[in-house]
Amino acid sequence: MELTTNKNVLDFVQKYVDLMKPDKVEWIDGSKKQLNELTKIAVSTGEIYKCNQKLLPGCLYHRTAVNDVARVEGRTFICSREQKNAGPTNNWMDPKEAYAKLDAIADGCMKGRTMYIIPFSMGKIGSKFAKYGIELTDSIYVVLNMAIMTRVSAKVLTKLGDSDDFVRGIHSKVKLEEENRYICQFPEDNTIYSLNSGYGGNVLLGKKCFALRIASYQGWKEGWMAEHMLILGVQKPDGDIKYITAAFPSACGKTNLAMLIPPETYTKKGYKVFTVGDDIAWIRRGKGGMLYAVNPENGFFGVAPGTNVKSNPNALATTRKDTIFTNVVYDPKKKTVWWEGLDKNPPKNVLDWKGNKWSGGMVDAEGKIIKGAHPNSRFTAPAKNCPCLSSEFENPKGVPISAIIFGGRRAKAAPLVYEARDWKHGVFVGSIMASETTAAAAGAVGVVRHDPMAMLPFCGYNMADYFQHWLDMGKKVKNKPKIFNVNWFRTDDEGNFLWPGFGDNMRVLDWIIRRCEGVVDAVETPIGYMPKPEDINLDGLDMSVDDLKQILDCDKKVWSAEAEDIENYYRSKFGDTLPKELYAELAKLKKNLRKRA
Ligand code: OXD
Ligand code: MN
Repeated sequence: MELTTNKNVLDFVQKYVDLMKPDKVEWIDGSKKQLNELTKIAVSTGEIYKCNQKLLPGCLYHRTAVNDVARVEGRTFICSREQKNAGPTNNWMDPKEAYAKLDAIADGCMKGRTMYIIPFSMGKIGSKFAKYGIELTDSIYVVLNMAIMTRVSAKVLTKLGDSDDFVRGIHSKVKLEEENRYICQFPEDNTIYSLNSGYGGNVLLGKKCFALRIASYQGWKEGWMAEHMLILGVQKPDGDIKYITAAFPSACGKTNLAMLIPPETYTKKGYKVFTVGDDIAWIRRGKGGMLYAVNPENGFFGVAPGTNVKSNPNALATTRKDTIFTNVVYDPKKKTVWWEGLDKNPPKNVLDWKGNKWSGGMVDAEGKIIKGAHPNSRFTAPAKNCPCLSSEFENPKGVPISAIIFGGRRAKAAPLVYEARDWKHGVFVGSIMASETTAAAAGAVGVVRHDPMAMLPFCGYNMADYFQHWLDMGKKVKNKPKIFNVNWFRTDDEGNFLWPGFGDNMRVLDWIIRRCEGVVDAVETPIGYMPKPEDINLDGLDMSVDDLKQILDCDKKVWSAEAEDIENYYRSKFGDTLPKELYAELAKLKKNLRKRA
């Protein structure tokens, strides 16, 4: 039954029913009953497996096609009317050409299938931050994931009324053909096409496609920001909570930082960390001249490998019920799941992420361990399961931000932490972010690439305009957050990590908060303010101040080379379109490095 009389919605649905020609159409109202019925169907066709309902109540397991395990940046396009609006960092396709190509692929693609119509909200329904979408899909897996990751409800349609203000998401698995896989965003039309994929980041259209690519464009036009950032709150012993957002590229530990458990030296004193979001922040100006952030999602789509009781007990606890596991190891007898790094007891005689027989410790012809779970295997878990979920998670006004952190995965160069001198310098620091690539996107892993503000794959418009938007937002905000850069991933010459990371990152957050409060000094260096080593609390850690000094450094030779690289990047990618303020910041960096040589 149709859930609305909104003509814009009905016309949109009809257009794609005519094109994709499904046998059946089903409106999704988000009710438990409906989702249970769909689960039954997906179990009966083998699309989904039910996990052991005693050990993992409400949990499901799914495997994607083996050629479809990550985001595909090479096949992701921003189809703005003019190429210059997609900018130099995005793939662009002319919208007319794109619609023709995509419609030809989609023609008749749902014959013999059901089209599911999913009304969803990013952000709390009815709040100022909320934006609505409708995703059409032929995948029950997508319906069930969307019902965790977003607010799927008939209420979305009620709130929408007769309005045309919704994002149109068109997804079909088609035939899962790699050569015809397209993830296309049309920012000026509020439209997304995703064809020939079944991998979360490509097909849960509320996430990367809408909440980042389309929303970043909307934010630029409407005066707010959509960022690839976690949001966390640190409660101090006096009860005051400071909120921090942090942008790291995919699979660089955003979920771990968002759900951090502080070391004993902090918990003893009464410090607590609360999670507001682990991947996306929508940020607007609000009361007291501050910036406020909400997490527009309703769940976590986290990387499974490496998640365990030590590294992230909160994430693990979050996945113990009502969770969908994708591309991890599955034990068909016990109906349980496993992944590398979960524990030291890999199961035997089970199925790996490809569905092949697998036992822990298995090696290939060259004696190399064969992994059971794909490195980008995932869990989709409801936010409300998270033991440390912030009580402000549903606050329609968001949380006030004291600090913004940028960070990447850098074996060398970037120190543990430094602070930008001011907002403009902070925008520069974000713009020069670089990080080693991970398994979250198809392609080589471990290659350092420029990834400004961790938004390289997600900015829905010209990155030079995006930098200008950041600079402009700073001009409008009286009580701006302070901006920092962190790097948990420095290694010694043997490749060993020099910083313990995980819960111990609290020690860095502590310094950041004290800087925001103006109660601790810093050392001025050519790249920004750095902590005095004695101001980082090392209590309970097997690390000396001298060890710490190694990662609180600013090696002028290394940074001079870095400055050259930034200059090349700026000039070759952006040329004259880059905001002048950023060239001025680069000139300042170079001067500082010369002055202090
Ligand atoms: C994610 C990603 O899934 O960034 O969050 O790839
Ligand atoms: Mn992400």
